[in-house]
Order: sequence, then C-alpha cells, then structure tokens
Amino acid sequence: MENSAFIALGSNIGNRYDNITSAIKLLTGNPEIKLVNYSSVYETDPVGYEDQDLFLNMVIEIQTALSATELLELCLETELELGRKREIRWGPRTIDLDILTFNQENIETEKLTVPHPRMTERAFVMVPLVEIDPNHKIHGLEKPLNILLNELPDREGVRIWKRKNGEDVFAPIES
Ligand code: A4P
Ligand code: MG
Repeated sequence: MENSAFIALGSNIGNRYDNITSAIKLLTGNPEIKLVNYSSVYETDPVGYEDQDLFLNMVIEIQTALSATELLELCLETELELGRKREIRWGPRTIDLDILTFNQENIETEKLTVPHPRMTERAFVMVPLVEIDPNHKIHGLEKPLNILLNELPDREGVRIWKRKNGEDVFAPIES
C-alpha cells in the first residue's frame, strides 16, 4: 500500500449521509485500499450552481496499492453503483468522489487532473482537509493548506454537521 491519497466526498440527493458512508464502505471494501483517516461531516452551501440543496461533504485519507488511474476508475464505478447520474455540471448528485491528491504527484491526463484543480478555492474541500492534515503542502504551492484556507472568503458556507470526535460521536466506518 505504497500510495497515499486524499479523496473528497459530496452528496446532496437522497439520504446524503447514507450515500457518503456507503461510498466509504465500497471504497475501503477493496483489499487494495486502507482507510487512514477521515474528517467530520460538514453541511455546505452549494457552490458553482446555487439552485440546489445543501451538500454534505467530508474528506478521507487512504493508502492504496492502486495506481491513480485505477483509483479513479474505482471512484467512478462507486459513483455509478450508488446511482449517480451526470446531468448538470456542478449540479445535484447522489455522490461525487474527487481525488484531491495522490502522493506528491502532478497528474495531467485526459481523464484525471491531480491535484484537483479547484480544491484550494473551495471551502467545502479545504475545511475537512485541514481538519485532517493542517500542515499539508500541495506540491507546487508555497503555502500550507491551513494558510490557504484562512484566505478563503466562503468559509461560513461550511458548517459542522457530525463531529468526528466529541459528543456527537461519528464512527461510520469500521476499518
Ligand atoms: N476528473 C479529472 N480529475 C479528477 C479528479 N482529480 N478526481 C474527471 C475525480 N475525477 C476527476 O467528473 C467529471 C470527470 O472529471 C470524471 O469523469 C473524471 O474523469 P464529474 O464528477 O462528472 O464532474 P463534476 O463533479 O460535475 O465536475 P467537477 O468539475 O469535478 O465538479 P467539482 O469541481 O467536483 O464540483 N458545492 C458544495 N457545497 N459541495 C460539493 O461537493 N460539488 C460540486 C462539483 C459543485 N458544488 C458543490 C459541490
Ligand atoms: Mg467530481
């Protein structure tokens, strides 16, 4: 399991929490993937296409023996399995799985761009990511993630919904 990746999960259709936890179970059910860490779950205002319901978003950290392309394929299969239909770009979705980073690699193929090109502009990605790994540095970016997050304007659109540690204990995934 030599590769390390962060994956962002988002859902705003149906039982959003079920969709997110089912996706994590499907991904980590793969023998080539090990769950290393996960964030709290956040409820977030829609970004990009605003006339849609609130999202739940979170981030997980995994170790994997899969290549980045194989991981993307698994993410796309998992989205389909959970009933994802692609209709409107940035529109409503049962589940969206985005590979944020893969080791320290820069990947630019027809199907895959890593680091995810919009990740540092989006508080719904950055808040959960910084919760897990505040000092993480993205290859090619000078500032660590927590500094980049502090510069984002729309942080109040991201509200804690289920805390990982605390009174509302959150243990969606047996790993
Ligand atoms: N693709 C390329 N790079 C990647 C990557 N790093 N990870 C390709 C995953 N996929 C990647 O994805 C289209 C294609 O992107 C895939 O087939 C893959 O080959 P998609 O999921 O169908 O497209 P999308 O998600 O509609 O577009 P996009 O640009 O990924 O959207 P974003 O940027 O993910 O935004 N607001 C809130 N509050 N919370 C959200 O989660 N999500 C979006 C989607 C908009 N607004 C949101 C949220
Ligand atoms: Mg996507």
